[in-house]
Amino acid sequence: MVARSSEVRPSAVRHSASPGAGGRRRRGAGRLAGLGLGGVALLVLLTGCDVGAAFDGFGWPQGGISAESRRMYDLWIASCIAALAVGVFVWGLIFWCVVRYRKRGNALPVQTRYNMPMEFLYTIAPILIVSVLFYYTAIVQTDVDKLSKNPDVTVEVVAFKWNWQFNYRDGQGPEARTTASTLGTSEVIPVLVLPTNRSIRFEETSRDVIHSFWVPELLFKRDVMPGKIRNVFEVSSLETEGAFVGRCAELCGSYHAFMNFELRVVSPEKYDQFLAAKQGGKSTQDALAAIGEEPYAETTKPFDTRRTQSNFNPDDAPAFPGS
Ligand SMILES: [Cu+2]
Repeated sequence: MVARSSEVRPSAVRHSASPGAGGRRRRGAGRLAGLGLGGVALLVLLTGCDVGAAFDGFGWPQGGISAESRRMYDLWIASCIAALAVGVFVWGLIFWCVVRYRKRGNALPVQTRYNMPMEFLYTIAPILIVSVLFYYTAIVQTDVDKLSKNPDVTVEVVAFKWNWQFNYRDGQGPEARTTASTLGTSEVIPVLVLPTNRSIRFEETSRDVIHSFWVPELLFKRDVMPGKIRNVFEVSSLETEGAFVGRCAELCGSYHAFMNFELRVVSPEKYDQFLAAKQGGKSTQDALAAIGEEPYAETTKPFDTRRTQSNFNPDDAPAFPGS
């Protein structure tokens, strides 16, 4: 479609007068098609290998250990590839236009204002792209937030300034009973022992202020609220055994940064033995040793808060002169 005649005429005249204009236009279109094909080929090549690993996860943490973390990671990688594809296409168009329509004289190039198909395309295309991204984001988010009726394991996460307590429960909700418990202290990092291949529900509550339960390898964190609120989430399965550091991700006071714990993922058999040992009266450290696990946290250690050293008014402060 062509714009107003007064704007179009000079270039139209120039093009029609030039014997090579049609050929140049065809070559330009050919280059554009080549660029598009090259982009598609590059994408196919990239998706053939582990794109996330090749590009360091496009900034997203790698090494997720739950089924949910893999889905979130895949969504991020697919979104980055889509954004890059759009970016490469737009950058290509910009460079092509810069070269193809560089100034060669005083004649105006072809004016494309009021080109309805073009305007329709660049209105509809972004809406389509955002809709597709929204669709997949909603699917993954719903999946990650999904709660099952009867999870295999329920653990109550109790946060307080500045440590954690983990209660193994015999059911869901505040009415369920605690069958075993692990309490963190200033000297011992609390170790939360959980099994692979079982669905796990985390029920969070705080005794004082807002904290946030965060294990980086779950690629997930959720605020721990005080009062009657129980923040609940689930992982359908943990897929990797090992020790993973956990942190508080909500600024909760002076020693917030010291509020670490450890998630220890073991086989279901070892988990059952651990729980039986705890219910038999063993300490968390003894129960861990009984199943052949390192009794103390391996990924973090208790911090020296230097609480008295940094106190401006220590008990043994010298008296004011003359007092
Ligand atoms: Cu905290």
